[in-house]
Amino acid sequence: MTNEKHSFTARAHTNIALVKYWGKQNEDLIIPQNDSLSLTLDQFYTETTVTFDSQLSADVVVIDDEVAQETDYQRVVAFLDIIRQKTQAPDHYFQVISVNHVPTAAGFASSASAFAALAAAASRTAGLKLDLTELSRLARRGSGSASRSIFGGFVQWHTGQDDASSYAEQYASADDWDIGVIALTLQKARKKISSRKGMQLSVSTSPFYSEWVKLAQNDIEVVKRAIDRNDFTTLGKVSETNALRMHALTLSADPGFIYFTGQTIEMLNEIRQLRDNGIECYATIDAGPNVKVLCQKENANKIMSHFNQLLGSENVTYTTPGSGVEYL
Ligand code: 2P0
Repeated sequence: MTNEKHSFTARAHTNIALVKYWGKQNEDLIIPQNDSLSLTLDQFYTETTVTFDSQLSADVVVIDDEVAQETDYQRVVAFLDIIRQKTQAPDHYFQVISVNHVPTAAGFASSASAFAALAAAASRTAGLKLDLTELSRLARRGSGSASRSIFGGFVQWHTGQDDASSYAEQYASADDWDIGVIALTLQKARKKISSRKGMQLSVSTSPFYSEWVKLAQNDIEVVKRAIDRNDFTTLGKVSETNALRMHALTLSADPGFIYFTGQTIEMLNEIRQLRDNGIECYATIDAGPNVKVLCQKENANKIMSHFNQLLGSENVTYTTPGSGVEYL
């Protein structure tokens, strides 16, 4: 038997949701409860090489130079199983080598860039020729937010009602925007309650959940009009409100849980103080304690030096809008 071996490498960037995804209507297919809208980020990305090797008898997964264990390994294998189903090649195994260029200190989730890069590299290696919509649907099966990392700029993930209709697409390029995101690292440890568990608990027990879905759907429309008008103020205000409402779902769950630390609240107050002093900036916070500051480039240096003094420059990271997935 001849040894067959070939590979593809893809790069995908992380994204930050301005209108958040926080809950699924279908856990298996990862169909969300509401549309979400994000900005893809340039400085943080994942590069993944997937090799098909006919001599392999199991998948091999290496993440950041370490062989993946248990949960991480199972999650990648489950994703490769979806591809094996599509290609009807159940005995094809792959080597996955993934490198995150997401400074752990920045506190950005890497599952979005990780599954977007994996979807792109693995599908090509397996011989699937997917368009960007199909790639977004595939990435979604790995991690919901990964569906958005297929595209650059401002990206909307459409809820849909089944596998075919739940995908992301670019809403607008961010080329005309002088927008940036400053990541404030307050804590580096992995969170105790994963996004996946936190969402489930919020959907099933928060009495405010149905209201959230309605409000988030409305936020989508308001943010899209703000993008159309290049209106940073509306974009920032709605993003901050949306993030706080998402966290209200954790506080109101049963049992309630909190991703914030005391320092998270302090940073929210700092951002309000900066605004009161005429330096426009807004907060958004994902499923963890770390705060991201939305700002315009003209104010970025002032805001950075303010937080450098409070947190140390090693805990303050700046990024600009990024592009969609690409093959290297
Ligand atoms: C988002 N987050 O829209 C929201 C805001 C965190 C807070 O998407 O279960 O890792 O793999 O679909 O995508 C993080 O959740 O969850 C997330 P799964 P994912 O960015």
